[in-house]
Amino acid sequence: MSNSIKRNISVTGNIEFSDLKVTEPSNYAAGIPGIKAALEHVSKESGLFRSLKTLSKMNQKEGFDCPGCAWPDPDTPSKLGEYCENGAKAIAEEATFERVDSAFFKKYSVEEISTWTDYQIGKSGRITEPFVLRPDSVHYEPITWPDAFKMIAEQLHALDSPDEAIFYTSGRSSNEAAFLYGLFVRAFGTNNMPDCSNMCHESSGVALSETLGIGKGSVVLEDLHEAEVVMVIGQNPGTNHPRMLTALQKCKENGGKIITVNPLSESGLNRFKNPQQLGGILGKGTQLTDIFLQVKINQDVTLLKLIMKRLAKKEMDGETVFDHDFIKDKTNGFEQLLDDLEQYDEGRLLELCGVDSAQIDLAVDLLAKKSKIIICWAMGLTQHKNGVDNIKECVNLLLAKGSIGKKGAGTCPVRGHSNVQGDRSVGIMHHVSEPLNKALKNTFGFDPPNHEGLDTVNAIQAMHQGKAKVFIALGGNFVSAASDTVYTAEALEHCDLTVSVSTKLNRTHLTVGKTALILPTLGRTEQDKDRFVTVENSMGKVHQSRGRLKPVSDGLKSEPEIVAEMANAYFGEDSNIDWLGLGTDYDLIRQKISEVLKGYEDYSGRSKGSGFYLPNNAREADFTKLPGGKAQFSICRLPEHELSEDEFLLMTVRSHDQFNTTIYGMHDRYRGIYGERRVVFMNPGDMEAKGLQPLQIVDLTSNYSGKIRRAKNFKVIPYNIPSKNLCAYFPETNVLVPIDLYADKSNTPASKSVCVKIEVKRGQ
Ligand SMILES: Nc1nc2c(c(=O)[nH]1)N[C@H]1C(S)=C(S)[C@@H](COP(=O)(O)OP(=O)(O)OC[C@H]3O[C@@H](n4cnc5c(=O)[nH]c(N)nc54)[C@H](O)[C@@H]3O)O[C@H]1N2
Ligand SMILES: Nc1nc2c(c(=O)[nH]1)N[C@H]1C(S)=C(S)[C@@H](COP(=O)(O)OP(=O)(O)OC[C@H]3O[C@@H](n4cnc5c(=O)[nH]c(N)nc54)[C@H](O)[C@@H]3O)O[C@H]1N2
Ligand SMILES: [Mo]
Repeated sequence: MSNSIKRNISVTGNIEFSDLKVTEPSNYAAGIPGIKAALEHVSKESGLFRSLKTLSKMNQKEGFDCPGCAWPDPDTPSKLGEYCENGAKAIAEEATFERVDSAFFKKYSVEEISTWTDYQIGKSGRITEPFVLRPDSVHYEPITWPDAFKMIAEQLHALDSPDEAIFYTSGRSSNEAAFLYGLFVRAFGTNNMPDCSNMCHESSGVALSETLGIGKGSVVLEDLHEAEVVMVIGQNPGTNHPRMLTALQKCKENGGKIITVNPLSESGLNRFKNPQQLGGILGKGTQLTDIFLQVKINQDVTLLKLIMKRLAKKEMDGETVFDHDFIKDKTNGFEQLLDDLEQYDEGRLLELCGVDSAQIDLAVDLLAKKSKIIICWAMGLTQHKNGVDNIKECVNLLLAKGSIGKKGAGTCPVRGHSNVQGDRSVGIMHHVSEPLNKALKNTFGFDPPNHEGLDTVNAIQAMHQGKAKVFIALGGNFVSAASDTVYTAEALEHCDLTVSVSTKLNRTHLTVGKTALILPTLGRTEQDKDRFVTVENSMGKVHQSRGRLKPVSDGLKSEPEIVAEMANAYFGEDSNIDWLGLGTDYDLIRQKISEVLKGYEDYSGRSKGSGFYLPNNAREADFTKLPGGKAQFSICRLPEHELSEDEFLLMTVRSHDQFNTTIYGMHDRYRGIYGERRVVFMNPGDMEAKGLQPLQIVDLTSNYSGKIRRAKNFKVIPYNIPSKNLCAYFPETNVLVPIDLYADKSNTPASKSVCVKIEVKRGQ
């Protein structure tokens, strides 16, 4: 084997500033600027005609599922097309004309590419054939598919234990690819299956399983239309789930009210000009939020306790606000919750959460009278040290109101990646599931491993310590998505082999093991012979997705094919599973899924049309599997943040022009930021106290266990954000999040509450 060299890789890329323009934040979402931005992206990247043709097939019954977010499609999709501005950008990004081919890698070394920004790396284009980076080289070179699979098989065979390999999954993979991958990994002998969910809704899964007996939400799309009150907490749907605004609009039309809880007044939740209605495009649009509770970062539990205390006070005063029949028949622990609430001083809670008392009263008066209540949430609740408790406190409020398991009411964790929920449902997880293991044994005749695997944080630590040596990723951009970028890059660089199954180039292809492989795959929009795949949306509905565009290259394989060939190369003749057969005929995979998992009967048939719902006990208010057969109230503690005078709490969020680590563009239109991502939003009073001027250049530093981490070069933007709170974009700020700062129980990196200081650059 050739000697291994130390490559000189930058983990942050270029941090120079580009051209920043700042305006007032927008006071509405979508409308004409949304349509304009969508068309600009698609025509620039992939040609207007090709893209419009693609868009018209998106989220239609015979079309493909949007590769963006997991928001569900209505049963009767709009004839105008069921997509949004950011879905259009997702398509443009995948259907781009640019190519990463052998000429590209001959020209650019990994060292050089690593100095580019994430935006530039992503814009290099689609990967056209398999590539290998050999231990003595800084240039990727082509490799044949059979040689690539042989290399993987040899490295896996060379390990002392299957637990020395890590198999990551991002949430774009289809149910078919994910099931096959989970099958291979378990047959190989490990549960080391970290996935993007570990960084995303894991806190929701843990909290909901413990309280309601299912790690998913309980509502369907129509419930949102019928709800009397929708609370949107820690979520920015205008940017990240734009089609949710249509559902909120319907809710308003039916007389519903919306309460928004957020440190920022996000324009998507203010006024919505629906781009699929003429009145929406030209008129003044719909006011969405009725009551805005501007909470300080990570003080949601505090605010919810205050709300419940004031509701309890109304009960004491003789008003009936809680659903006593539901509480008695269906729940455990309500008395303890009330007792616990008593110990908190109202004034203290009010001070901590920072919300205007009169606004809270408006919310309390509304909640007191209504019972069809839905709570929607996303990363603003999950990515904190107490992420699990944040969600349990939401469940407390819903249970007290009897707002679970009835129409127009329930839990709505709004999922991220378009199939992240489906991947979990078909077996991507690091925990042991005994029923799944038993069913796999019955169907496939092997004993799946029955010890816990590693999640994202633990996998990074294992690689860093040399305990894991092979890293395989089915999609995603591990190094940029995970916390502690420098540490995570080192972890990957300690590996013998890193493998990425990818559509586009990203930083994880640069911070690699001694040897690295890139295996290029078909995107969601592309024809996969005459086959279709299936996905599950945020509300537990499974349906098919069929790509329509000609693949960008003949050198691509589908994800199920890649997994099947990897498994076949590893097991050779030694397997009684027909890997290649499964990788060729997805109906066979679906048959196996329906043998192994409940709820997937007649899978291929039922996934056609608008699809089918998976069983959901919370939706039926059936809690028989929980202790005492009841849903559980929880006692949650207040979060603790002792900030010194010069410390701030930073939340790391998405701009309007990105999909996680994929940077579509340099603007954040709704927040009034154009042409630059290295910005930090700050309270004007805090700026004054620190003597900071608008656009002044600063570094952000964090100090955990004595280790100083630094994110260089940010321009300060005065913004309507609570005092002592800051906001900046990820992945640029992931260098600040220490690997061991994560949520209790779910291990989700606490990237929405990072304690940081601001350092003024010398000479400024
Ligand atoms: N276009 C686009 N769509 C996407 C994505 C994308 O990057 N781009 N990503 C997808 C994925 S994987 C996911 S998980 C989702 C993410 O969807 P979101 O969770 O909406 O994404 P974030 O930008 O992280 O926004 C978090 C929101 O929570 C607020 N927030 C932060 N901290 C707190 C807090 O302590 N309390 C409260 N109440 N609010 C807080 C922020 O101000 C912000 O409005 O979107 C999915 N859809
Ligand atoms: N600081 C901070 N960090 C965060 C977050 C945050 O809010 N703040 N959010 C977290 C969340 S919610 C998530 S979900 C993670 C996201 O973590 P990941 O899912 O790992 O990251 P993505 O950026 O979505 O992955 C993008 C890459 O996926 C590949 N890709 C795209 N489409 C396909 C496909 O169809 N098949 C295959 N095989 N590959 C494809 C492309 O190569 C692209 O470069 O990041 C997390 N990290
Ligand atoms: Mo996510």
